[in-house]
Amino acid sequence: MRKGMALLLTALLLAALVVPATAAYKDEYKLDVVPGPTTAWGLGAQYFADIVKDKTEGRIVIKPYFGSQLSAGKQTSAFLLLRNGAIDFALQSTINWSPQVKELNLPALPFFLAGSGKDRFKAMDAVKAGKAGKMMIDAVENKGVKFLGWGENGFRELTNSKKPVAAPSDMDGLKIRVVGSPIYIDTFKALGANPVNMNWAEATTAFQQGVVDGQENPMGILIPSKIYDYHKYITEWHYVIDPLLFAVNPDVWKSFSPEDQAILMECIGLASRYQTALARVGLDDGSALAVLQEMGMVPEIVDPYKALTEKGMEVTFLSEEQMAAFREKTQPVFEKWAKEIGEELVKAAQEDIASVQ
Ligand code: X2X
Repeated sequence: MRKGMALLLTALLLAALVVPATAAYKDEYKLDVVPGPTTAWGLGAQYFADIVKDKTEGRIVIKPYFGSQLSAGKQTSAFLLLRNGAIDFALQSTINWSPQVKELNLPALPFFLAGSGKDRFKAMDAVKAGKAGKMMIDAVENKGVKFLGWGENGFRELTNSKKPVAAPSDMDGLKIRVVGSPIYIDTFKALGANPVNMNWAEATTAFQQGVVDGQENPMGILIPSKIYDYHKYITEWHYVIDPLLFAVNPDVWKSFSPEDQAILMECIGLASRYQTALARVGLDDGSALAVLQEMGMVPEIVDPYKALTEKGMEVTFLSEEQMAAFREKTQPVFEKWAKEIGEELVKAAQEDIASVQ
């Protein structure tokens, strides 16, 4: 009997030694990023990782994996890997998650969020902070991923190697690389182009080899990717925007102490501000540059169009009438996808935008 008690006590003591009171943290948390480390997106991810390590005094070490390494190049499969825990954190795009979360197609509705002139960023901010943003966040969380904060890839501009594009007819037959997301295929078909699905991981080689004639991406991606080496023409049409989402696997999130969760949220606030400013610098009313100056983190290039022109690109800026021609051509896509996304969400976004115009 005594011997039994002693054995039991020893067993209990041993158990107490090997099972700590709180779950142990991982040595490294994997953060999924689609493009390379020098893009606005990549720099934002690295900054987040750096400040988390610093502010948690090394308790939480996040490592960004660039170039969709964590999903073997398949950027539209990454949401499922984050949900099931193969990926811990992500700074990811609404486009890449839209196959799983249909509400995230909202910013891809053609010519929806781009108002005129420089106010288009206000429209985006209003949606992020407003009812529509909340509905998108809820949709992500209902699908099993914890949202932490917004970032931004940016308004997506069209580049190609063939000719200046100023009217839908200029796009006739142009082979355009797009992400594997159905709304993009619909939009480019409606414009008379020939869209081709391709992961970003393979895109540069395709530009180099002339497998496609063009593509669409924001400045924060285009300049670091040296798009000017492959494409001579760029059209500033702001036809869609791509907000980014900082997110985490819910079980990983729960494993952190409340103190560390608070530090992580503080870091998200800083990283979101920095990353969004990097994506917008030189494209907005000057607010982005002011943020970067205040943070002491001004990048080398603060005037993207000047930089592209210096590299030999020819920029086509569209007038209101020219924009209207593109808008008209894509109206059926807007109507089809508004139903798909949910009329209620589209209406909420319209109200959010109206509140700042
Ligand atoms: O693939 C793209 O075009 C990119 C890098 O912008 C996204 O991941 C949405």
